[in-house]
Amino acid sequence: MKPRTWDVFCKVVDNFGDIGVCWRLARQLANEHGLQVRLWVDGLAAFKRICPEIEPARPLQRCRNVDICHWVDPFPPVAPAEAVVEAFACELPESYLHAMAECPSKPRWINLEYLSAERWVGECHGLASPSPRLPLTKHFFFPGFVANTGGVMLERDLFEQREAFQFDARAQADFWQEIGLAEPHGEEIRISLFCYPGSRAEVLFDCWHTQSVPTTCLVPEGVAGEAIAAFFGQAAPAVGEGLRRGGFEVRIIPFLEQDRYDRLLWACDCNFVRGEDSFVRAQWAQRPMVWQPYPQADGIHLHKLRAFLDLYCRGLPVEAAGAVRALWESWSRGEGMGKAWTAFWAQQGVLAKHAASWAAALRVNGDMTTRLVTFCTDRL
Ligand code: TRH
Repeated sequence: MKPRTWDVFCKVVDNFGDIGVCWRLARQLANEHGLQVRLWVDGLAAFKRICPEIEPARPLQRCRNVDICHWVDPFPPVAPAEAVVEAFACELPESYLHAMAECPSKPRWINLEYLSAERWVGECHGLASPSPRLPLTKHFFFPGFVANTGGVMLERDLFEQREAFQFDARAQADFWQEIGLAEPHGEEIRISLFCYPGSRAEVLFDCWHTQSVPTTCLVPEGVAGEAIAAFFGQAAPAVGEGLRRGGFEVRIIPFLEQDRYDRLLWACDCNFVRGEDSFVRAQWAQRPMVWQPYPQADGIHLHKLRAFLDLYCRGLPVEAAGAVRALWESWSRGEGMGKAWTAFWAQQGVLAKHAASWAAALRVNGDMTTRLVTFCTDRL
C-alpha cells in the first residue's frame, strides 16, 4: 500500500545541496503525489537562502503544502510517518528510531544517497540493511542516470515550463529585469557561475575578457569572491552591481529562490554548476554546461566526474567530447581552463544540441520522486 505520510530528515552539513535536494523532494511528494509531508531540517538559515518564505525563528511552519519542522535536540516525541527518508545518512534521532520500532506496521525506511554516475551505484540501489539492534530495515535508494538506479528528480511540468520560457522573449526580458539586468544585446554571451571556493575562475575571466564577443558572467552573491578579487584587484561588489574590463563583465546577482534559479539556467547560454542539485538542474536547462563535483579527499570527486563524462559524452562527436572532457577536468583540477574553454566554446552549437538529446534520454529514465514512491509502495 502506498504510504500516505512521509517524514524527510535533512541535516545541513555544508553548502546548499542537502537542503536543496530535500526541499525539492518534499515539494514533489506533497504537490505531485498528494502526500502528507513533514520536512525536518536542522539549519533553517541555509534553507531560507533557497526559499525566502522560511522564517528561521519558527520551529514549525507550513510552506508550499509541506510542514517544515526545525530538527532540534532533544527530538520531540512524535508519531513516525509511514515512510521515512533519511537523507544522505544523516542519522535519525534515537527516540524517533525507537518510536519507529514500536509501530505495529513498521515505517518504510529509506536512506537517500548521493547522486553518482559510478557503475557500483546500480548494484547497490535498493539494497536492504537490517538494523542490528531494532526490528527495522533500512533500504538504500541511489539516484543516478541509468535504468538500474533511482533516476533524478524531474517535476511533472518542468519540460513544459522550460520550453515556454525559452520560447518566450517577454518572459526572459522580465526575468532579466527582475534580477537587475537588461536583455542581452547582439552577440553577448551570458554565463552563470556557481562554483566552489578556490576554483580559480580568474583564469576563465581572463579568457572571457579576451574573446571577441561581449561576455557577462552572472555570479550569485557570496560565490567566487577570491577569483573576482584576483582578476579585478578589488572585492566583489554588492548585489546588482558589476565590474567590467573591456567587453567582459562580472555581475553579482542575488542568491535566487530555487525555481528562479532554474530560470537563470534556462536563460543563460552556458552554466557552470556544482555538487548535485544545480548539476541536475543544468541538465534539464538543456544548455551547454560545465560541472564541478563536490571536492573530496584523494581526488575521489574526479572519479565521479569521469564516470559522468563517460555517460554524457556518449554520442558526441570525438572533437566535442574531447573539448567537454578537457574543460570539465581542468575546471575541477584548477588548471588549464583558458585553452580548454576556447575549444569548448568552439563546439557551442553541437553542445547545445547534445544538451537537448541528453535531457530527452534522461527524461525517459523517469523521475526519482515517482520512483521512490513506487519503490516504497511496491517493493517494501
Ligand atoms: O551547494 P552545493 O555545493 O551542495 C553540495 C552538494 O550537494 C554535494 O553533493 C554535497 O555533498 C554537499 O553539498 C554537502 O551544490 P548543489 O548540490 O548544486 O546545491 C545547491 C542548491 O542551491 C541547489 O538546490 C540549487 C540551489 N540554488 C538556489 O536555489 N539559488 C541559487 O541562486 C543558487 C546558486 C543555488
